Amino acid sequence: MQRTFVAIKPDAVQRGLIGEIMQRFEKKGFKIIGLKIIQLDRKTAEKHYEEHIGKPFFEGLVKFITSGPIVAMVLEGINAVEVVRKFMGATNPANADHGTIRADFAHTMERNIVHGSDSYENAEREIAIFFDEKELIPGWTRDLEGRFIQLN
Ligand code: IDP
Ligand code: MG
Repeated sequence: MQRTFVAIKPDAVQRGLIGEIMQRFEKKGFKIIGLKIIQLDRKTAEKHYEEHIGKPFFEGLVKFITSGPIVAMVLEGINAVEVVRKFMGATNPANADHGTIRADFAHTMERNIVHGSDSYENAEREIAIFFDEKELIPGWTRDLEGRFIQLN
């Protein structure tokens, strides 16, 4: 079992897509083990996106991600980091696979609906930015796992 950090970005919140996006993750079988709605300040946004500091799109990215509320989530599942990334689709929605969240709801890189950690290390780093460990409920089970998946 692995956990990853997902954020529903301000564009999706503005467009009323919170429920639809959360439902997709739920239906895929992920467990939501942490959840909050939050508006980022600049400092937190810079920390979250620190790997992109200095890139040409960085200022626009920070302005956008701080522009309104986001929904921050920790999802738990088998191989969650990789599966969530595939499920979201490519960074540029124009190249995202059919049926992915970004392909279905976006067409530009600057407004691509959703964030998901790109590695186990970044998932842990990002979770720590947004959540105290005591705010998380790890390890609860969903019926589909208990019945159909052999857990080690
Ligand atoms: P990711 O969100 O798929 O992990 P990253 O490369 O980590 O993609 O970039 C973070 C976010 O910054 C992207 O989701 C996208 O919104 C934005 N971004 C990345 N590259 C560009 C670019 O070349 N132009 C404009 N925005 C970009
Ligand atoms: Mg990234």
